[in-house]
Amino acid sequence: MTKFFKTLITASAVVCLAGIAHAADIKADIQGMSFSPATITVSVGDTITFTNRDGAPHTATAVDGSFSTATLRKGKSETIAFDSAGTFAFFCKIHPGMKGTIVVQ
Ligand SMILES: [Cu+2]
Repeated sequence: MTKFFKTLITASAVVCLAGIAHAADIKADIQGMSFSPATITVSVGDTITFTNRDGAPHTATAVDGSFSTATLRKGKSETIAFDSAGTFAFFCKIHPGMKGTIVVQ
């Protein structure tokens, strides 16, 4: 193994330990007048990209107001970042019967 690759691997490990390289983007669909999946578990620093697959417009909005997508029309997406741990109930502002839960670990 060359010194260059050893240095590269060491640098990557340091970045991983610092948690910088671990942020994931989780895909969530809004389809059939419901969130899929309805319960989404992520890690602190991850993002969730909500995509509306329905003809009806939807939002993904925290009950506590801590986040919300814009009104998403069919085929539109929005990405939300989760920077603090907790359990967040969310719903669609247009169809309040549509509910979900995001668990940030
Ligand atoms: Cu809706």
